[in-house]
Order: sequence, then structure tokens, then C-alpha cells
Amino acid sequence: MRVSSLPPPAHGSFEVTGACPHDCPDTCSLVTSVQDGIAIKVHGNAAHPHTGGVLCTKVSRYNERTYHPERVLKPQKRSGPKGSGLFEEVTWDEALSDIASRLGKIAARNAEAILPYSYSGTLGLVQGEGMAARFFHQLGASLLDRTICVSAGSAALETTVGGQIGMKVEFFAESDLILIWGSNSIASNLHFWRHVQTAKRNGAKIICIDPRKTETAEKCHQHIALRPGADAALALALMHELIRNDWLDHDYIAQHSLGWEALRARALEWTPARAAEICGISVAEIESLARDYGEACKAGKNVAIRLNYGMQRVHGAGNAVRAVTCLPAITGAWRKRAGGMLLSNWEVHAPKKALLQRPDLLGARRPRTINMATIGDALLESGSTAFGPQIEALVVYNSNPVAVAPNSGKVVQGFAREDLFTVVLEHFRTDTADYADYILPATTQLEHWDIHIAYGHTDVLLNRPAIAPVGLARSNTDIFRALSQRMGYTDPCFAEDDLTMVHQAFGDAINFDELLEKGFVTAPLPDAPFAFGAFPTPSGKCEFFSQRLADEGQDGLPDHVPNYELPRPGDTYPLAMISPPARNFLNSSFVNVKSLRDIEGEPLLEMHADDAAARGIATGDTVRIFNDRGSYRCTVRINQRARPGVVNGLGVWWRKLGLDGSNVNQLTNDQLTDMGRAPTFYDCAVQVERSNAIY
Ligand SMILES: Nc1nc2c(c(=O)[nH]1)N[C@H]1C(S)=C(S)[C@@H](COP(=O)(O)OP(=O)(O)OC[C@H]3O[C@@H](n4cnc5c(=O)[nH]c(N)nc54)[C@H](O)[C@@H]3O)O[C@H]1N2
Ligand SMILES: Nc1nc2c(c(=O)[nH]1)N[C@H]1C(S)=C(S)[C@@H](COP(=O)(O)OP(=O)(O)OC[C@H]3O[C@@H](n4cnc5c(=O)[nH]c(N)nc54)[C@H](O)[C@@H]3O)O[C@H]1N2
Ligand SMILES: [Mo]
Repeated sequence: MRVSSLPPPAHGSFEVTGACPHDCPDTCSLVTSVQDGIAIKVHGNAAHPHTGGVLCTKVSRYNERTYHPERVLKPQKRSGPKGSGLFEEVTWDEALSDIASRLGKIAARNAEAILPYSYSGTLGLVQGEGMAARFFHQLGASLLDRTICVSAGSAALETTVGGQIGMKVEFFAESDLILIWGSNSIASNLHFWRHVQTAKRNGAKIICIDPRKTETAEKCHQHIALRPGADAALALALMHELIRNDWLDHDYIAQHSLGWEALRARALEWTPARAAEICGISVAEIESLARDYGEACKAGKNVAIRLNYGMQRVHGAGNAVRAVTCLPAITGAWRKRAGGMLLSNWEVHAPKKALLQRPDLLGARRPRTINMATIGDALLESGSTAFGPQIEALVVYNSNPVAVAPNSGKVVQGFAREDLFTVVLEHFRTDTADYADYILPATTQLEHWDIHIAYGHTDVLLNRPAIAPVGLARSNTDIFRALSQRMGYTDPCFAEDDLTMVHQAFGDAINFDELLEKGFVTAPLPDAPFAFGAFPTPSGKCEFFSQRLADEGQDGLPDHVPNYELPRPGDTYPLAMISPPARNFLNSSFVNVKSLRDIEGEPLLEMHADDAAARGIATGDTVRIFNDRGSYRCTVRINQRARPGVVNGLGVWWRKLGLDGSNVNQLTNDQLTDMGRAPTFYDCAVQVERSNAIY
């Protein structure tokens, strides 16, 4: 290693390569221009093929976020009632000593009463679950089931193709037909969209399958606006048509799949008419989609599916992903590098997680696991034999659960417990930080080291600090290192610095000198992962039938699992609500960056003209959206983006920036998906009424 981990120089002009830390498939390579210790501008790295010198609007404002006047720059201790937002500044020493002493006392009784809560503020392997995981493992704290985003789809991929592995994103540029299924690529995966545009220019047909007419759907040749939660029914009906018309790759099926006869019988039950009823679309739409897909595959063309998370936020999420994932094996689309499917490539990499996170520090202890999707329930549990001890302390980093977790009425109630000791490591006074006993100022990506893998592309990226920490901010690693010291932990891993950990992530498995030099390395991987089968499943095949699922008492074959909440006209809650991300926010991050918030305007509900007219609602009205979980007010926009019967509540605003201090998650469902124990944000029935009253 030729680089020291010393802070970057305070004088002169230079450029520093980094990696975008955010939860996004694109994981861009960044270049930060620094002048006399101040970051002047954050650009996309032109030398990195996947970034192509272009950043999304959000991250090109990363500077504005880093030097935001409201950034928390000193440790803060609560000085008023829980949630009042009253804090006083304290020294690091005071904060760390008190936190270590309080956690130590709880741990002496039962360490499982302490829960770390973290998610995707950064996807860095070091500032994410690096030193923090070591600390909580040594402590013996409860473990966190990290289910809030990808776990239904990951479980589905695992049981079907063996893991989170798919097409290389760049080969979509060569595809002849692309189905964008449950994704608003222009908003949430911009660098993928470049490849779609190339394919489109070369004559490819692009079809979008999404209840919402997104900016992506508008730019596709065809948009199929199905009801939320109907994807498995659609996929099974496509299989029905593929079978009926013999648009199958019999040889691929015979050599590389398991359970075809059983799946065939299942699919034959799914006539287009049956599926059309569930999807709320026409039989002709299903038949034409099947024809486009089937004929192109049969003709040996490059046929690709970009499947994403849209279909994974409902009861039948896992089954839906399993059903769609069967399609490229049935048709042999995997044979081509520009064919097959991409959901995530997270598992093409094998970072040394055990070395970074040190689960061995648990020794013989086996702490319970708490599901982050139901954090409200967990915090409100008073303790029982089944649950274990009441949660007495919560340490939150890289996440804003009060804003992003479902059914937030319960979450807020849990965080408001006066007897709960809450520490929040943050950049800002988020909705969650408002409930903290201590807020500890954390560094941003411009101020710390990290190493990143991506779930969209397949490169490994390095993040170097471009500037010294702003104010008294400290990195997550540094904070947990300091807490470990105060707890008296002696394992040498607690003294390791960030650059050592960055190197540990891959050891000699990647060329670290190249990584330091360029800021990224490209992993040598096959162009077409499943061209010759070799699926990393127990059978080595694409498992249409999964014995592992059957052994768990689940259906071994994919099927349509209806939503928990299936609104029909005349019901108390007759509208389905989905809450996909707003383009200029990243989950709840960036909501406080004014220039981005100004583009989004205000919290919005999109509604179809017929649903609005039936309620005497006009664009610009304030509406109250409600169900048994709660109610939320925002402004309505009547437009073509909403299909009849479905309203779109764009997320995820900070509660305190909403009309009456709440956001869309006040209404969302915290029941769990069929696989992966994930939340069902988009499986949500509501009613909407005009509410122009001033409160
Ligand atoms: N700008 C921006 N980019 C982001 C994020 C963000 O908040 N903002 N979030 C990041 C994160 S954490 C993630 S996980 C990824 C998510 O990445 P994607 O899964 O691509 O997320 P979206 O772009 O919201 O696309 C989901 C789409 O699914 C649609 N949808 C909703 N319900 C259903 C359904 O039942 N079936 C189908 N077929 N479609 C449905 C929604 O209308 C939406 O357009 O994006 C990442 N990128
Ligand atoms: N209704 C609805 N709710 C949703 C979704 C939806 O589509 N609809 N999407 C869900 C999805 S896909 C996801 S992934 C989750 C995401 O939920 P979260 O993982 O909570 O993500 P963010 O809302 O971006 O909050 C991340 C927080 O981490 C902080 N942070 C960033 N970097 C650092 C760091 O280095 N150190 C520390 N200490 N803090 C840092 C940021 O300031 C930010 O406040 O939200 C989910 N919630
Ligand atoms: Mo996510």
C-alpha cells in the first residue's frame, strides 16, 4: 500500500476519486474537486465506464448536503422530553463516556436488550457493517434482520437461480427486447437507462410493466399498467402462452432446469383471461406481451428483463420474483450475454465479511434477531419468553427508521418511550434523530475511507476522503472504535484503522494498487452467467420447483399470492396506494436539501381523474389519505401517472416537513412478505377525501 490514511492536505487544488455511498444500483465513481481543503464540486468520473462522467441530480448536489447549514457538527444531548427536538451540545468525551457506561450497565444484565438499527445511508463495506458490527458482536447485542428493502427478492433469487447474480448491465445496450418490470429506471437507475437508450436507437422494443405511468414508462414503446401485486399472475399467464405456442427452449429446459413438468402444469392453469382479471389489464395486452417475448426468444434474439424492487413490496413478493425469474430459463434467453435477467449482481462479489464484521466475537452466544421491518412492534414489546427482554437501548446509524419504516404510528410510539435509551449517528437532525438521547455527528462520504461493491454493475470502487471531517464529525468506524475502547475491548480488531479495513475487504483477491490508482477495478466475470446453466443452486439448475421451499412448508412452485389488502369499489378503503421513491430524493435522504426539495415541491398524492371526480377532488386540493393505521394529509395531483383504483403517494418525505408532521409511511403495511420477512409497503388499501381545512 502506498497511501497513508492521514487526512487530505489542507492546501492546494486537487481532485480525489471516491464512490457514491447511496443505495442505488449505479454506485458511481465520483471525482471531488478540492480547493484549500474545501470540496468545490462533486462530478461523475469520466474514466469509469459505468458512470460515464454523469451523476444524478441528487448526488451532483452532494456538496450542498455536506456543507448544509443544518448539518449536525457537534455531539448533542437531549435536554427536553423525548421527541421534543431540544438538545444541548456536549463534548465527545462526555457523550462517549456516558453512552459506554449506559450500554455497559444494560449489557451487564442482558446485552440482548440493546439493538443496533442500521441500513443504507451508506452501502460502504467499512462505514456500513464494519467496525459497528464488531462492536455489537463483542457486546452480544440483539442482531438485526435487515429486511427493509431487498430480502424478499433475494430469497426468491436464492431459491430459483441460487443467488443475486444476473446479466451484466452493459449488455442491455445490445438487447433486442427489454422488459422493465417494476422499476422506474430514469429515476432510480439512471445509468442503466443509458444502455436502454442505446438499445432503443438500435431498434430494440422496450416495454414497461408498472402500475404507475412513470417518466420511464412514458419513454417506452409500451406500458402495461397492472394492479400492484399482480406480477406473478402476469408471469404465469406469459408462461401459459409460451407453452401453448411452443415458444420454449426445450433443450435449455431439459439440461438446466428442475421441476419443469410441475411448473408447466401450474402455468397451464393460468389462462390470460384469469390473469387479466387479477392484473386489471386486457387479455390482448397479455397475449401481445407473450408474443413479443416468446417470438423474440424463439428467433434467437437478445431478450432481457430488468426486474426491480417494485413488485417486492407486497404479500406475494417472493413468489412474483420467482415467477418472473423462471422466464429466461424457459425460453433459453440466458444463452445470450444480452439476454436473461438482472435484478441484482450483489453476490458476484465475495468480500470478506467475516473479517470485517467478526461474528466470531460472539463466541458461544446466540443473540436473538429482531426484524427491522417491524421495529414499531419490537419497541413496544414489554418483554416475554417468546420475545426475550424488552429493548432498553437502540443505536441507530445509516438509517432514518422513523421516516422510512412502515406503519410509522407504531414506530413513533416506540421511539417516544421515555425509558428507551437511543443513540443516533447522523449528518442531520432527521425525524429519527429528534427522538435521540444522544446525536453523534457522523462524517459524510467526502470525509472518510470506504470500499464499495455495487448491485447494478460489477466493479469494486474505493472511496478516499477528499476533505477533513467537517466540524467535530467522526466516521462511524471511529465512533465505534472509541466506544470499544471505553468498553475496555482488547481484541486487536478494535484498533484497526479504516484503510486497513478497506484493504481487508478483498485482501489480495483484487489488485489493490489498481484500486488506489484508478478508484475502481473491474472484476473478471463471465459475460453470460448462465449460458451453460451452472446455477449456484443445490441442483446446479434453475429450480422452478424448490425443494428447500417445500421443506419449509411453502409452495415449491411459484404462484400468485394475493395482496393482504385488495381494495374493491365500495370497500371502506377502496383504493390501493403505492409509495415509490421521488426522483430527487434517495429514500429519506436529500429531502432536507433545499434545491432538491424545491424540484419535488411538496408531498404529493397522484390520483386518476375518475377517482378524483368521484370524490369532488381537484388538482392542488389538500387531501386526507387514511386507513386503520392512520391518516396523512398532502396535496393531490390528478394526472395520467395514476391508474384507476391506484393512488401514488410519492416517498419518502421527512415527517416534520409534511403538513401535519407525518408522511406516507403513516399508512403503510407492516405485515410481511411471503419470503424474506420484508415489509409490504405497496400492499396498502386507503380512502382519500378532500381536506382543505386549516389545522
Ligand atoms: N431517485 C431515487 N433513486 C433510488 C431510490 C430513491 O429513493 N430515489 N431508492 C434506491 C433504493 S433503496 C432502491 S431499493 C432502488 C429501487 O429501485 P426500483 O425497484 O427500480 O425502484 P423504483 O424506481 O421506485 O421502481 C419501482 C417501480 O415499481 C412500481 N411498482 C409499484 N408496485 C408495483 C407492483 O406491484 N408491480 C410492478 N410491476 N411494479 C410496481 C412503482 O410504481 C415504481 O415505478 O432504487 C434506488 N434508487
Ligand atoms: N413508503 C415507502 N417506504 C420506504 C420505501 C418505499 O419505497 N416506500 N423504500 C424502502 C427502501 S427500498 C429502503 S432501502 C429504506 C431505506 O431507508 P434508510 O436506510 O433509512 O435510508 P435513508 O432514508 O436514505 O436514510 C439514511 C440515513 O443515513 C444517514 N447517513 C448516510 N451516511 C451516513 C454515514 O456515513 N454515517 C451515519 N451515521 N449516517 C449516515 C443519512 O443522513 C440518512 O438520514 O426505506 C424504505 N422505506
Ligand atoms: Mo432499497
